[in-house]
Parts: sequence; C-alpha cells; structure tokens
Amino acid sequence: MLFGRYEKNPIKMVDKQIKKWSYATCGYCSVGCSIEIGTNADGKVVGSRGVSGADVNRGKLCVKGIFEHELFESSGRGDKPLIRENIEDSYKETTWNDATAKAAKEIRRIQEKYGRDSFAVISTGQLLTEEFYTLGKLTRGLIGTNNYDGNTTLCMASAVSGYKRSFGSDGPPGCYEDFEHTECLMAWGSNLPEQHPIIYWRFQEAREKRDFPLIVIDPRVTMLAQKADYHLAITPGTDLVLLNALAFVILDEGLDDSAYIKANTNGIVELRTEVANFTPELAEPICGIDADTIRTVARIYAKAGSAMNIWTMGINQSTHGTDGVVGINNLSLITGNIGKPGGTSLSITGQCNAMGTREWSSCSGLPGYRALENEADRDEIGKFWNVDPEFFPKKRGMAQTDIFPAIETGEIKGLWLIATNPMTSMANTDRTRNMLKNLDFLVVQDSYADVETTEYAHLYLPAATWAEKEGVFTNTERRVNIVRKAAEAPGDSKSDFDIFNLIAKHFSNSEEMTFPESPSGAFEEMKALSKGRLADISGMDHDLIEKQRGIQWPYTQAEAKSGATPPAGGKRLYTETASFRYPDGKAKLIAMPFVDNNEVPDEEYPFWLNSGRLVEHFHTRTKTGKLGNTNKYSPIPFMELNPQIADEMGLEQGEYVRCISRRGDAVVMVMLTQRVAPNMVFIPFHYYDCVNRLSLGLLDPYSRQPAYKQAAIKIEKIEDQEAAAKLSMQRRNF
Ligand SMILES: Nc1nc2c(c(=O)[nH]1)N[C@H]1C(S)=C(S)[C@@H](COP(=O)(O)OP(=O)(O)OC[C@H]3O[C@@H](n4cnc5c(=O)[nH]c(N)nc54)[C@H](O)[C@@H]3O)O[C@H]1N2
Ligand SMILES: Nc1nc2c(c(=O)[nH]1)N[C@H]1C(S)=C(S)[C@@H](COP(=O)(O)OP(=O)(O)OC[C@H]3O[C@@H](n4cnc5c(=O)[nH]c(N)nc54)[C@H](O)[C@@H]3O)O[C@H]1N2
Ligand code: SF4
Ligand SMILES: [Mo]
Repeated sequence: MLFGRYEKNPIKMVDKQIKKWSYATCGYCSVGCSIEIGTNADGKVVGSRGVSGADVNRGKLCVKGIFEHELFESSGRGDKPLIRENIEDSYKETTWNDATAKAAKEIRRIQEKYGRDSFAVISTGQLLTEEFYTLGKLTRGLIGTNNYDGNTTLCMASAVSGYKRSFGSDGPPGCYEDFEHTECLMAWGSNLPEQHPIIYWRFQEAREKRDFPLIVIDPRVTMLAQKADYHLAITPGTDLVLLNALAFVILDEGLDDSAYIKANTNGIVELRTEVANFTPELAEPICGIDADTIRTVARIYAKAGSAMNIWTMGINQSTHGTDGVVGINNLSLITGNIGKPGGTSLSITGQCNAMGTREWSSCSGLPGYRALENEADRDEIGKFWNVDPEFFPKKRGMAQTDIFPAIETGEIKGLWLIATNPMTSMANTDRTRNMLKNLDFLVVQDSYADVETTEYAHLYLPAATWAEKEGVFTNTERRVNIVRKAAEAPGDSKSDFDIFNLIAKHFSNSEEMTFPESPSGAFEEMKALSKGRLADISGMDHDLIEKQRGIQWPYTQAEAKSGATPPAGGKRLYTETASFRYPDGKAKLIAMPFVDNNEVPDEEYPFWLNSGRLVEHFHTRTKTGKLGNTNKYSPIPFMELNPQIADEMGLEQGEYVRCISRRGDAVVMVMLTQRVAPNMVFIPFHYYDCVNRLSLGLLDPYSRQPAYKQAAIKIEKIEDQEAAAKLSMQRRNF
C-alpha cells in the first residue's frame, strides 16, 4: 500500500523576479533572526528570506519574519508631521522645522514653569541602538529631565533588576548554543514555540539529538508545556515559593555544588536559613504542585551535569518579578550553573532591541551600563559629551509605571512617547486614557498615524521603521546585528535618528555638544565608551557585523586586532572564578520571604485572568494587524475558556461574552480549550480596548514592572450577540 501521491507534484514557488537582497535583522522579537529583504527590478520590496549562514536562525524565519516585508505597504502610516493646539481640534500638517521647534519650545515652557522633571520621555525596545544612544544624549545632556524611561519597564525590568541584585550587573550570561550542551532545561513562564519560535527550534533540534529533560512552569498548557517531561501548572504569582522550595530540597539533600558556592558567592548561610521555611509540603497548597513532584524536579535539575534556567513574562510580570529572577539565579548559583556550556540563567528577552536600550539608551542611567548614582560614571560621560556632570541627576528618576500616575497628581505636565502604545499596552486602559487627556502637551513619535495614542496628542511625528533606516539591534544572547536600509519611508517621515538630531538643534546649549550626523558616527561614540566595560563592542563595526551575521559582546578592539574570529570572548559571561560584577567578584545569594499580595479570585470575581501573546501577532498589532498574512489567524479578540466551565455556564464556542473586573469590562469571543484550567481564562493582549481594560497591574517593588498576568474577573452572558460582535471588533478595520 502506497501512501501519499503516486506522482510527485511539488509546490512551485512564484518567481518574484528579485534583483537585490539586502541584509537586516528581524524587527519583531529578540531572537534576532538574520533576514534578507528582496527588491525587484522596479525597486519594489517583494519578499523576505532567512539567512542560511547566520548562526542564530540558520536560514529559518517564523510566520512574522516571513511576511515582514509586507509592512512597507501597510495602511495607516504617517507621512507628515501633524500639529494642533487642543486635542479637540483636528490635526493640521506642518513642516519638520516647525514641528521640532514646537516640541523643543513646549518642553522648555513646561520645564520653566513646573521644573525640569515635569516633562517626561518614554521610549521603547524597538529603535536601533544608535537611535537609543542619541535619544539618551539628547535627554540626559540637553533636555535634562530625570523622568525618562521606556516600555521595557513593562517587559524586561524585573530581569534587569534581578541580574543586578544577583550578579552586580545586568547582562544575560548565556547563549543559544547552551541548548546544544545542556542536560536539563527548566522554563519559567515562557512559551518559546509561540513567542520565540526560532529559539524553540534551536532547543528542539538539540533535544531530538539528546533527549534531555524539559520542565515547564506555567499555569497554562502552552505549546511548550505540551512537550515537557514535567509540566508544573503553578498557581499564578507563586513562583517564588516554588523556587525557595526547590532550593530547600537541593540544599537539604546536599545536591548543591559547595565548591562553586564557596568560590563564587556570598550569602549561603542566610539563604539556607530562609529556604528552611519552604518545605515542599508548605509549597504544595500555595503553588498547587504536589510535594513529591517538587522533590523529583529538584533532583533532576540539581543532578544534571549542566542545567539551564530560562524565563520570560510569567516571571517578570509579577509583584515578585525581581524576586523570581533572583530565585532563579539562586538555583543556578547553588548548582554551579553559570558561565559554563549548558549551565546558565538566561532571561529570554522581549522586543527586537530591548537589549540595546538597556545597554545604550541611558534610560535608567548613563550609556554602557553606567549608573547615575556613580560619580566617576557621571564625570566620564560629562567629559565625553561636553556636558557639566552637575547637570546629570544623581539618581534614577521615575519608571514608566510611576510617570503615568504622576500625570494624575500633576507632577508630570508634558510627555513624549516614542515607539510605544500605552493605550493598548498599559494596565487599566480607562485610567491611562484619562492621564493622557490631562497632559498640557503630548508628542507622539510613531511609524503609524492611526495608533491609539495620537487621539490624545498635540503633535505627531511620523517615523521610519525597521529596514527603512540603518543601525544595530542586540538580541537575547548579546549578539549585535545590523539592519540595512531596504526601503524608503513613506512621504516626509524621517528616521528616529534624524528626528532626535533635529530636536537637539533647537536647544540653545546644543552648540557645546556634537551629535553625529550618521548612525555609524553614533556607533563610533558607543564603541569608544564601551572600551574595557562589560558590554565592550570596541572591536565591532557595521560592516564586520554584517559579514559575521552578528557578533556577541564583549568583542574588544584587542581581539579584533589580533584577528580573533568573533565571538572571541563573547559567548558566555562569568566564565572565570569570582568574575561577577560586585567589587569582590562574588555573586549574591539572596534570601527572600514570600508575601502574597495579588488580587486573587473570590466569590464575586471567580476566574484568574491570565494574558499574553500569540505567535502570529506582535504586541498592539500596529504592524501585524495590518498584514492579511498574520492578521487572518486571529482578527477577533478572544478568550481561552475551559469547556467544563463553559458547559456549566451554558456558553458555546464562538459566542461573545462580557468579562468584568474591578477596573472595567471587555467583550471577547469564547474559544474552548483545555489549555486553561476551569478557574482561569487567557486573553491575548494584542487588541485595543480589551484585556488591559480589565488588568490591575500591581507593581514589583524593585523593577516597577506590572503584574499583568494576575487579576480576577467574572464572565457574563450577552443577549445581543450582533451588537457584541460589533463592539468587540470596533478596532478590527483600521
Ligand atoms: N509572536 C510574538 N512573539 C513575541 C511577542 C509578541 O507580541 N508576539 N512579544 C515579544 C515580547 S516584547 C516579549 S516580552 C516576549 C514574551 O514572551 P512570553 O513571556 O513567552 O509570552 P507571554 O505569552 O506573555 O507569557 C508567557 C507565559 O507566562 C505564563 N504565566 C502567566 N502567569 C504566570 C505565573 O504566575 N507563573 C509562571 N511561571 N508563568 C505564568 C502564561 O500562561 C504564558 O504562557 O515575547 C516576544 N515575542
Ligand atoms: N495585559 C498585558 N499587557 C502587556 C503585556 C502582557 O503580557 N499582558 N506585555 C507587556 C510587554 S512585555 C510589552 S513589551 C509591552 C509592549 O507595548 P508597546 O510598546 O506599547 O507595544 P507596541 O505595539 O510594540 O508599540 C510599539 C509602537 O512603536 C511603533 N513603532 C514601530 N517601529 C517604530 C520605529 O522604528 N519608530 C517609531 N517611532 N515607532 C515605531 C509601533 O507602530 C507601535 O505603535 O506591552 C505590555 N503589555
Ligand atoms: S523568531 Fe523573532 S526574530 Fe525570528 S523571524 Fe520570528 S519574530 Fe523575527
Ligand atoms: Mo515585552
């Protein structure tokens, strides 16, 4: 018996007559795939393909990357600066000179009237690194507000704070190659197959060759959980208890690496004392995981020759986000799993350049992982930029999640939003809307004019996006990779780099500072400032980066001169004994008690509200919502609901329902699936006026990151299904 076709009839690829391929790095997620953009003889961009010689993706792309070139023709792009006096007026087109002069004038007016810090700047993880560097120089050196932050506070802030607390510095110590060496992988609140598909493929390929154990900690049966040997469906917000219990078992049973602990860490005594309170029996009812499973998992992990921890938003987006990261680092440290092949504590990053902003934007400090709190750092940057170091604040200002409430209290009067869409991405949409309406002056700098925030802005600056400009991104494994310009930006829109330079010219003291005119000029400044630092990029340049398909930092000038092929020293951090970034070179083991402070389901609001992402969409859908090839999979806001509970409530697949929290309501379609437990729903956050109308977003005390994934809701049936469908899809047709 023959299966399949008798005669082969292979699919024929359409010949798109591509004449030129131009090199780029994908502009969606932080995997950092190398991608080529194809242009035909008419100069039109018609295709994308993965780059086979690139170590990251080895020719592959996910569904978003494959259709990324379609962006250049997507609807809703801005092509002229737009201005208006009041947000009730309609916008009028204006020139770049008038638009940037207005921005500078309003910034100064507000600062003179209400104080330097009354004007806030909020950026993103999606600009090119040279743009981040330039924005930092402008904000720290000329504007001088300390309330300068980015959407990375919604995303990677807990990982940053956790790394700093454990290791003395930010910087993920591992790399993707670790999958090829590891003997055990624990994944915390991370759905790799959907959110980082190419990292998942690297992991899966390694596991097919050597079947090592996979342990997934996620309240939902994600695609990754389906592949796991052990899926721990943890009660939301209780990871810290599980982490402490795992540490307890490892220390109690003597499975720790005492030689490593002695040579590389401080704090073991305090840790041992604290985790003694967290027996698996104590953790069982809190986490919803039985004590035997906790013991088994601890043994598998600790006995593996090398073991990796990875995590994403299930850990970071929690009131214990930073403690969770530190708890993960504790496990890696007590088992000696840092800086060795297959042994690491690797935070899987979010946006394409969330790493670049951490390294170079000066958002929470000064460039190159320098701190405002450090006098020598302030002096060094002051000298380099020709700015009086006394002009710099001496400690970090507000985070994004503190800037917004400060609009409510009147402390912040003006705001500049760059490449971020808080109307959809911040918790509690109604409150966010009122805050934006309350501003004296709001500038929105975005590639799309139809982004939700422009409804509340006084000035809109149209920006080029992704491969309409040139510069670098850093990915999850510290790889700096380049984007070359492949297409013209629409109309009069300009690159963010050029916009920052134009605004800088309107500040009276700008003659004393020089701003490089090209991204490669800015890269040269970054290189000079990186010498001898953790994130040393002094051996790199744009052409070498393209040639190597990305280079991991550190890559020093000395290594480049010696002809060392990258990555010379950059695969892993902390490979030497006592090479952590605290003065004595030792990492900190930190003891952490658990305080349950979440909103939890009760009689009135009986369901856990969980939220996150889908493979086909990126964030607030300003991009993927416009492309038929990605939007078609999930054009309608929906909610995953367990069939058992749907049965009890008389709800059917495809029916619209109203979800209600203490903050607001949202109308979504019911999608029945066993992925969620009967007491939980999952709603993707990609849709406007949807899950973030419900979310609470309590903050982590260290990172100020919101706990998006823990809130309580109730569900109501809707009689008028037609009206509900209209309401839920109001933002579908842009
Ligand atoms: N397709 C696609 N890919 C993306 C993005 C995108 O928008 N679309 N965005 C990028 C960005 S910026 C980011 S930050 C990453 C995010 O990547 P991920 O963090 O992997 O994605 P999420 O879906 O937000 O959340 C992951 C998981 O956390 C689980 N979770 C919820 N609560 C808890 C908890 O209390 N404990 C634990 N252990 N887990 C919990 C959820 O059930 C969910 O499955 O993805 C990046 N990649
Ligand atoms: N409920 C819930 N909420 C969440 C999350 C969750 O899991 N659950 N996740 C959080 C996380 S991890 C993140 S990272 C945030 C993301 O939240 P946002 O940053 O608000 O989301 P984006 O849609 O990525 O917004 C980026 C904006 O930049 C614009 N843009 C793109 N490229 C460019 C460019 O080159 N220049 C300029 N000037 N503009 C550009 C896009 O059009 C878009 O409007 O959402 C957070 N919100
Ligand atoms: S995995 Fe991430 S970087 Fe790679 S193609 Fe997909 S979205 Fe782009
Ligand atoms: Mo993110």
